[in-house]
Amino acid sequence: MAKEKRTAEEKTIDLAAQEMLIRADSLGIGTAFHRADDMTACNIGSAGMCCKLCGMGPCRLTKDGSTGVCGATIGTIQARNLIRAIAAGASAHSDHGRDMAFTLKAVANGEAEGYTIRDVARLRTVAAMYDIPIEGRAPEEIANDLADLYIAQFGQQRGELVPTSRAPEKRIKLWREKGVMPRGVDREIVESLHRTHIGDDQDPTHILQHAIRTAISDGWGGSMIATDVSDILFGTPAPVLGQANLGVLRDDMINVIVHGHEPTLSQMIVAATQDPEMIEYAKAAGASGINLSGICCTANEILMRQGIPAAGNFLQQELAIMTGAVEAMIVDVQCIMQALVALASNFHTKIITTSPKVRITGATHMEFDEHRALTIAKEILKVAIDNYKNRGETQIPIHREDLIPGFSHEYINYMLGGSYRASFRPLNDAIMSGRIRGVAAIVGCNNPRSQHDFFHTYVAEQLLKQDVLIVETGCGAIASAKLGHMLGDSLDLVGPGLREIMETVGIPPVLHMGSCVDNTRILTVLTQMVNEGGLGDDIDQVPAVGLAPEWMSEKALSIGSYCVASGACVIFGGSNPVEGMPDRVSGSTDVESFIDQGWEDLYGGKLIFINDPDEMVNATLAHIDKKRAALGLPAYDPNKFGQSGDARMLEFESLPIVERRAALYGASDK
Ligand code: NFS
Repeated sequence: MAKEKRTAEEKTIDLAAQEMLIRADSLGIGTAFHRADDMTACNIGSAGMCCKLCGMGPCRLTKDGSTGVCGATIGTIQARNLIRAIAAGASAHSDHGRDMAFTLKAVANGEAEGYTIRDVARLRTVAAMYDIPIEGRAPEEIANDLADLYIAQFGQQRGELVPTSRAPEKRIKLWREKGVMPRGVDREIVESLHRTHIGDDQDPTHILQHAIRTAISDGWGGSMIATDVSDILFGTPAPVLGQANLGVLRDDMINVIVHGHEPTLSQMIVAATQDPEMIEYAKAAGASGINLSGICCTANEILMRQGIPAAGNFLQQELAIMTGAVEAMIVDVQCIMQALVALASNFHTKIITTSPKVRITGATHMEFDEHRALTIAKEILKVAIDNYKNRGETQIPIHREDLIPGFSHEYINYMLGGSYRASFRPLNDAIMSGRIRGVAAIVGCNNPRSQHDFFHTYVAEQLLKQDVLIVETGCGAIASAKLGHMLGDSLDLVGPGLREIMETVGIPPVLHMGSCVDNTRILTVLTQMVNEGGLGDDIDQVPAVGLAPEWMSEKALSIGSYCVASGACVIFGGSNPVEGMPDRVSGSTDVESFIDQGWEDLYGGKLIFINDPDEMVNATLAHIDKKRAALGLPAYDPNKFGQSGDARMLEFESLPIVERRAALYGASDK
């Protein structure tokens, strides 16, 4: 039976994306949305019950009690598949962190063309956390020591991964006690592969214990290093005005899109686009200038630091090319679809790969090297500009939205307390009083098997109404940005208590905290909330939930698992890689219940998969309320707040003068 095809509206809620999907249909060009419709996902593989780890298989386990040729059970196979995915995700984040650390080393030694240490204060703060001497030393000397320390974390064989010292004290003790304190990033990832080779670790809970250790080495290791070094080299984000969606592309300019993850290249492309020589070159080609934008997490990196517009999130990479207006898409690593090259051949767009790790057959390769960064960035731009003359008919959607990104944990700290008393106290107080019910971090990918952007934005909107403070990263953040949820004037989305805070502090309903590796900023915020006092003495006591409603990448599984290891309840939408299949394997599998209840017993956090958006919201609120009750905080009451501060004043000022006097002095006092 032919599979049902979805309409453009069923595929995405984004109007720009809908327009491009209709264009794709009229041009007879397929996209990930079409391919998802054409290909049914394998239900055995998606439930993690297919083992292809040796040549005796693949073994597809299809009913209760079945085993692979070697005797491996469903639980063992699901655990092996899950840890391998977590290890792959951790490796992607961590290799990004490693490259950043090497770039820091090169900058410290004056060997990286075009880079400087932009945020010396952040460098000093990070170095001081590890007792690297800072007083009386040049930034380059400090950076050199920090780079050495960070590079060493990847190959460290014994002891404890150094950045884990930034976790709450109680959490560190728990990790030691449970035997999951990571030793070195590479060591944990390699051990994940070793343990899952045929004939090795065969106890699902033991395999998953190491999954936790591997994930910690990502969140409190590789990813944290990536965020720290990006901030040191390119500046710690602070609010800036940006725009998002395909409408940021320009008909009269050379459109260059950077897509991928590492900011080393994209930051240099930003610098090159501002070079007068390049602008002249673009004008000589007949364009009015160079218009740079981003896709995926690279978009987030340059959006939150320089306000460079985001053309879209993961599922818009093909749709951007479909406009016919993109001269070059410059890619580095991760989340880059192989389909781009074939798609681009229908237009004039050049796909330019730049990483020594990533080549795509048919793409132009111009390898990036930080030692000649600016020179290479200009060479790449010239290829884009030279391609302008080949542009054919274009169709650029009008849809784009303003946003204010850049809410690093440093900025949240500052904005809540001001320069002289920067502190998380006001946030903790607001949660303790019930003005803010709790915090939700909505992160992660798009997945063409669910309606693009719908889960992210629906869940966010429902939680905002319930006075839940929302922070976002990755493609989820771009989804909210495109709907205008990252602007101060969308306060009508928000419940009364949270609205008071937003009006007083001057923040948008949804706070954009950066790219996916920057989920470490969320770990830092949670730790600071714990250290501030009043919300327990460890992350598992904070009324907070993490959500990845449209996940698809292995990195998302690593993020989810390191958040669990840190004590958070994490809810994923979409497919469940460890599910039971009602028609084949009854109820939850052992692994599914272990990463839920078992992990909660061990670490206070749990990973659950929920497919219905309303159930996701309800589970989030239930968890937040459970944590509030455990802390002895008042139960959330939506009627308690919303009548003070500016909101009260506005309401008061709108009253006729007689009623105002009556409200102030009583009805009899005319
Ligand atoms: Ni995260 Fe960024 Fe997007 Fe998902 Fe891919 S871009 S690292 S993995 S798809 S959020």
